[in-house]
Amino acid sequence: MTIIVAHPSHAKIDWWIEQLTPLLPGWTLRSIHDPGAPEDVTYAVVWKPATGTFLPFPNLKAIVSLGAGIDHVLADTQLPRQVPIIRTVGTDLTQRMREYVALHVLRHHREMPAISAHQREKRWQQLIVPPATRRTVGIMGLGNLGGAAATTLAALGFETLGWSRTPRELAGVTTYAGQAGFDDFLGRCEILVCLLPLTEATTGLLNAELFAKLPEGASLINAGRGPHLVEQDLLAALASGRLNHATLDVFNVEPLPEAHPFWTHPNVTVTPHIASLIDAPTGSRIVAANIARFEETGHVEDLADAARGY
Ligand code: NDP
Ligand code: OXD
Repeated sequence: MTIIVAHPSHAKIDWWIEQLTPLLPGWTLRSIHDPGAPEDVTYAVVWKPATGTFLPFPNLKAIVSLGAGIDHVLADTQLPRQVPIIRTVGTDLTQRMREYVALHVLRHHREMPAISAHQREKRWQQLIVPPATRRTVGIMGLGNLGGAAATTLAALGFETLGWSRTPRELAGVTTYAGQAGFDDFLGRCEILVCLLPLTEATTGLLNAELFAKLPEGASLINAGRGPHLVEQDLLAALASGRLNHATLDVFNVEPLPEAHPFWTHPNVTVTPHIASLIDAPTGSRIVAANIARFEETGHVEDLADAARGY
């Protein structure tokens, strides 16, 4: 009855072991760097596991992703594909993402980047923007996070659109699905929010071709994953005025390297992958409850579909 914890940071491994141990009586929590007898290991709790992490453990019942995304687990080319993957999600994560999306959509909508620039120039310029009811915002991805963000924006009065892989219905949100609805959706999005999972189909989706389909001067918010975005295409779209501003929370390389042009670009807002970081005590309670439930019933609500990629 051993649970191993794998994380790029040794300090984080110790921390998770300390948090989870009292919540999982009867279990032994160990570091991936000192796993004990491999055949005793039945669960792995992981963030960005190294390639081959799971190979030594023949009796793994489930892998727990310390996050909503499972792309960091699927990136392991030696992953035992038959082992179920449990996502860590919950109302805490959803609430934080609602706040992040509302904050940045309102900021774009009310032209705060321009108003802040005016303040630096001591310039009194009254920009008049339309009310939210005449501003159209589109959310790519209508899952746990995208769905919650969309209904929050609709409640604020925005004309809210959503796009997903399969058809979804959400109160107050006009929804589109799949390739068939994509261009119509994009053509209306003055502010586009990406909350997609990273899969083969969504990698590089935020590119020049997509930007060309948005209304001139649209803004982008990417809180999905860095590789959704083709960075050079964004820089070109900002330079030409095709896009007005981008708020980016996730990047190809994290932490964002010091020399990266996004840090100092006047039309880019950088946040350090904090759109929705689950708080530690809540996260450990969710992980522990999911392991206990899976052990008892062989099922949990937050099972990912590895074949689908999310
Ligand atoms: P879910 O799995 O609940 O939802 C994913 C949504 O994306 C679904 O609506 C799905 O469609 C849609 N989707 C998937 N593939 C496609 C596609 N090819 N075309 C159109 N739509 C697609 O995920 P969550 O909402 O929980 O999380 C989304 C992502 O947010 C995570 O994978 C992670 O990358 C990111 N994230 C970022 C955080 C941050 O702090 N920046 C924090 C947490 C997560 P359908 O409904 O048809 O299945
Ligand atoms: C997640 C994340 O996937 O924090 O939960 O990005």
